[in-house]
Amino acid sequence: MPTRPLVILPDPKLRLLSEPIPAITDEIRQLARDMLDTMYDAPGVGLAAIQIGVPKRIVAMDVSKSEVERHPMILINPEILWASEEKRAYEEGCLSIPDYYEEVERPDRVRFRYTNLDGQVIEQEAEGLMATCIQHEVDHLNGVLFIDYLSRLKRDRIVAKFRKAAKRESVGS
Ligand code: K1U
Ligand code: ZN
Repeated sequence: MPTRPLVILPDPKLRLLSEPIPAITDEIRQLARDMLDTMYDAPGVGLAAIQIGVPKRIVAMDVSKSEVERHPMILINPEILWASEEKRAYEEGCLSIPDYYEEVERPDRVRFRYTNLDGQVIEQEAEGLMATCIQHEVDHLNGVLFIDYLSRLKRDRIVAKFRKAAKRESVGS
């Protein structure tokens, strides 16, 4: 089970714009496997490649929340095609900002397109947690974090807290 280390706030990699994937190679298939293993191990319901330091437009997702019946998805070059006017607030977390959760309001339903590992282009509609998760993950591909939707005060506080923790860790090691 090859897991990879997570990139944690305030690492500047999290602000990179990830590059489209032009072809599904063995390297991409291995990356997808490592992303799923890392996501399940964390545990999380989603993971963008940049969260393990790879600036490519690929996302792992499983919103089934069941360890018995897993529904792993790999989304290559995902795009949001449409978002509903109706919004929904969901308490979001982020594997790159451990142990911090805040409510974020986003469109309740989205239509999105992606390529799967077999090279098929899929269009799908999502609502609820899946809609929230796909928006959170596409944001990661564009260097956007869920804390960007919070007040400047809350965002600055959480960034400062993680900056301090990173400094302590670099001094301690
Ligand atoms: O991209 C990430 O950082 C993963 C993140 C995705 C996400 C969670 C909640 C709302 C939107 C997007 C997570 O998976 S955080 C962990 C989490 O939510 C969770 C962990 C275990 C079981 C169920 C949920
Ligand atoms: Zn995240």
